[in-house]
Amino acid sequence: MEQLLQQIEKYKQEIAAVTHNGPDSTEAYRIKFLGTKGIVKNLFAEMKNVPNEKKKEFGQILNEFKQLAEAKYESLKKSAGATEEAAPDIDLSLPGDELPLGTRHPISLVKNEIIHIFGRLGFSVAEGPEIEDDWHNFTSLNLPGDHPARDMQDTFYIHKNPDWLLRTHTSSVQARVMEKQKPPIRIICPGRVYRNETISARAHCFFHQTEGLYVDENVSFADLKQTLYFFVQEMFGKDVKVRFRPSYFPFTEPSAEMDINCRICGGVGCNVCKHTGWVEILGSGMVHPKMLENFNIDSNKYTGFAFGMGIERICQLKYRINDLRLYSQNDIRFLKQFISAV
Ligand code: 2U9
Repeated sequence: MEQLLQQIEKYKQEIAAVTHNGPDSTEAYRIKFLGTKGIVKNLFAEMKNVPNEKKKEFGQILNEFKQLAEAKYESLKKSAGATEEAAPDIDLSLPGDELPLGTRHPISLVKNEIIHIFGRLGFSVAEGPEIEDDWHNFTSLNLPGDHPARDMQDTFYIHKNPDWLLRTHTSSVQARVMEKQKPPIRIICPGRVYRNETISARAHCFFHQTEGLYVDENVSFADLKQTLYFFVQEMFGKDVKVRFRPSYFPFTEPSAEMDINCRICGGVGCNVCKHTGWVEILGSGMVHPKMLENFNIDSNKYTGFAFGMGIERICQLKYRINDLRLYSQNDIRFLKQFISAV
C-alpha cells in the first residue's frame, strides 16, 4: 500500500507537468492515464491487494486521483480549441482576395484634365467657399439688384439680410482673388455651384464649373482666343473646329461664346447639337474695366480675359453622357465604365 501511494504521488507530479502540445500528445495522455489499459484502470485493479481495513481510505485516494487525471484531460482539450481558434489552418501560399479598384468620377476626370491643360499655360487653381455673401457672388461682379439671377426662384438663399447663399458660379472665387492679389493674376477656379432649377436630363440644382481669369498688362482678345483654342484642341483633339459668337455677360466686354463642332454626331445632326453641327462649350470675354476698378486694379494699366464652362457639358461631349442625372445617382453600372480612365 505504501508503495502504491508513492507511485500515485509520482503520477500526480507527472500530470502536473503535462502541458498542451497538440492533439496527438493529448490523445497519448488519454490513452496512458484514462485508457482501458491505462494507469487509472491498473490502480483500481490493485484494490484487490489492499488489506480490507485500508480499502476505504485507498478507494478515496484513487477516486481523487481519477478526477485529477480527467480534469487535466478536459483542460488539455480546452487549450486545443483555443489554439485552433487563434491560429486556424490557413494556406499562406494561396493568392490574396482580390480588392476591386474604385473609379474616379467622370466629373473629377474631366476637372483634373482641365486643371492639367491650363496648368501647362501657367494657370494655378484657386478655390473658395460654396456658401457665399451677396458682395462676392453678385454685387462686385456687375450683377445689379434687379438682376434675375438674384431672385429667390433662381438662387438658394441660406440667410436674408445679410444675404448668404449657395454660390451660383465660381466667379465669386475670382472676386476673392482680385480682392487680395494684384496682377499678374492667372487662375482657374473649378468647383460646384448651385441654381434653383427643376431637375431633368438637361438641368440640375447643382453642377460644376471651371472659370478662368487672366489679368496683366497687354492681355488682348487674341490671347483669349488662342488660349481657349489651345484648350479645346488638347481636350478634344487637334481636328476640333471652333467658332466664336458675340455674346453678353455682365462681367465682360466684349463677350463671346465658343462653339466646337459636334463630337457626338460629327456634324450630321443630333439632339446634343440640336441638328446644327455646333455645340456651345464656354463663355468668355475681356474683363469689364468697371470690374477691375471694383477691385482697385488700374484699368488703364491692366487688361484681362475671363471664361467659364460647365464641366458636365465637356464631360457629355467627351464621354457621350446624355442625361445630367447620371452624374449624381451613384449607379455603379454607370460609374464602373470609367474604370480604365486615369
Ligand atoms: C471676375 C471676372 C470675370 C467669368 C466668366 C463666363 C464668361 C461664362 C458660364 C458659361 C456657362 C458658366 O457653366 S456656365 O454657366 N460662364 O460664360 N464666365 S466670363 O468672368 C469673370 C468672373 C469673375 C472677377
